[in-house]
Amino acid sequence: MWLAQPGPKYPPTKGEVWPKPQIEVKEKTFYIFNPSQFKVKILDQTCAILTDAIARYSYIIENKLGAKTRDIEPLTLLSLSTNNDTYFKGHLNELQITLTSPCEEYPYLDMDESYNLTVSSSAKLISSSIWGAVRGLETFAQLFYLSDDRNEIQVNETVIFDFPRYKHRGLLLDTSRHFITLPNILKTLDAMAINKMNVFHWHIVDDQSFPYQSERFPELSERGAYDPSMIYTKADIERVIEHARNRGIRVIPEFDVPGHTGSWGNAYGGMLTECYENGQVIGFGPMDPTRNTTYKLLRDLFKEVQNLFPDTYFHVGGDEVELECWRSNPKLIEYMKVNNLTASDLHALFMRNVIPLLAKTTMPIVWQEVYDEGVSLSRDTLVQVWKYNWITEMINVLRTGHRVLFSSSWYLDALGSEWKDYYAADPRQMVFDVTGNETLLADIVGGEACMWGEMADDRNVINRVWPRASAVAERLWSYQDSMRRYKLSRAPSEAYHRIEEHACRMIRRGIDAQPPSGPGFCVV
Ligand code: CP6
Repeated sequence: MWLAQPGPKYPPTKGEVWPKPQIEVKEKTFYIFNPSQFKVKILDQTCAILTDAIARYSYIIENKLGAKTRDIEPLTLLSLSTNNDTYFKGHLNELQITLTSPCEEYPYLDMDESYNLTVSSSAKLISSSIWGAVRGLETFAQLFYLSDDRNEIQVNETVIFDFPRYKHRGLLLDTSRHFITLPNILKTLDAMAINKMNVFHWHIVDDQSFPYQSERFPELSERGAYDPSMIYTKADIERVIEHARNRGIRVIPEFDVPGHTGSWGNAYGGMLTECYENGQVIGFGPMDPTRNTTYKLLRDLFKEVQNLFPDTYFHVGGDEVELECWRSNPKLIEYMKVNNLTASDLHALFMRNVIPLLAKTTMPIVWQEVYDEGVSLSRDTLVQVWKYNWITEMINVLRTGHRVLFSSSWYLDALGSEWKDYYAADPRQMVFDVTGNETLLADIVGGEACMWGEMADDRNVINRVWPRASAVAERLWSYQDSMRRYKLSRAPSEAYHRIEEHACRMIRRGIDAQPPSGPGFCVV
């Protein structure tokens, strides 16, 4: 049965923050914002990241809150039903920003993202780190909304204490299966900042294409990119890193080895293993783990990449290695026989050789297979869990003293998955429900929503990712919500309302998000 709903009244919420702050007390009383009467004051430390962020958010508050037209027919019924005058507290005069420590240059895993925000006629944002100040400015901008007659910008009297629950809140973007242009990568970073996500995991190359332009090995992209125009130059990558840094977002490169390396073979065919069937070569498989020149190339390439990307983490992949190919190759069959190794030992051996090629100060991230193969990993290594049986896998990884990144439930390319499915998955909750062990949980440092590129190109990538990745963003930022407290199996209706408003907010800021849950509309 379809029940008629009461007539349109949008947005369903006004000035509700996504992801939800840890502690938020919001009054019905509100202030009116008038750009000509408003000033931002920096009271303590400052730097370019802060002044740039102030400029961005001032522009957003003044211009990105929706249609603001004075000749629109006033919504008389709505304005009659609430007596706004009762709650009107005057004008918002200023925002005072107190940053109590000097700015840091580049965001990192253990950075402080906490902030306190009080909105009154003289609003106050206090943080002891630049990253917290940037998060607080995003929250501040989200509190503003248009009055019912759309003639005024209002903001409620509010007190917020906020900080993230998980410290690694990532988005994986695959730029190999389809090339994604720079404007869309920068837009993705803008959307991540709106959602307080802090890691851009750049799955930059894979089997199908090699768009990373190397200075040391230019043939890799000359022969491995889809097209000479479909590459990322050093300058492109520097722009991505700078755009991300200004928003408190880390950029972690992934060079997935030894599998998923087909495109490397266009320039360096000898690196790859010839796969055999019935005594015939039928194609190329993973990198050949027995060739010294392969490790030399990787050492030099990784060195260049580590110089370009300032993050202390580097993803070396290690997933989905086609062991069957190694088992079919006569030279490797002989090698395994002589050294008494299995194909899975070869995988472990390859990773054992590759991980030390990274600088001592660089920490590896690996897909779960590398842990599963029994490669001994340092305490600093992050193990990214992405397959089925993820609860058991997480528990094993944690019990052996390693740290976890969770992705299994957050595949954005999984057909039919909706934001509420992503929203329901909480890795710490899952591990706690099975083990009852609270001390393990801290080593689940976060997770990543994954946008694999087979079915996402420059046309659809933004709306494939948003607003569904927003569900992951809130799960990773916000503490236990009413869904958990009341043991609900689905997101509470307040989240449905907030994500509607949030999707409209992203659209107004230039992110073409898809409708989160069904019929509705945004006033843009
Ligand atoms: N590419 C790479 C992929 C996937 C992985 N690695 C993948 C596998 C299964 C699914 C989705 C994505 N496309 N390099 C696994 C981490 Cl369902």
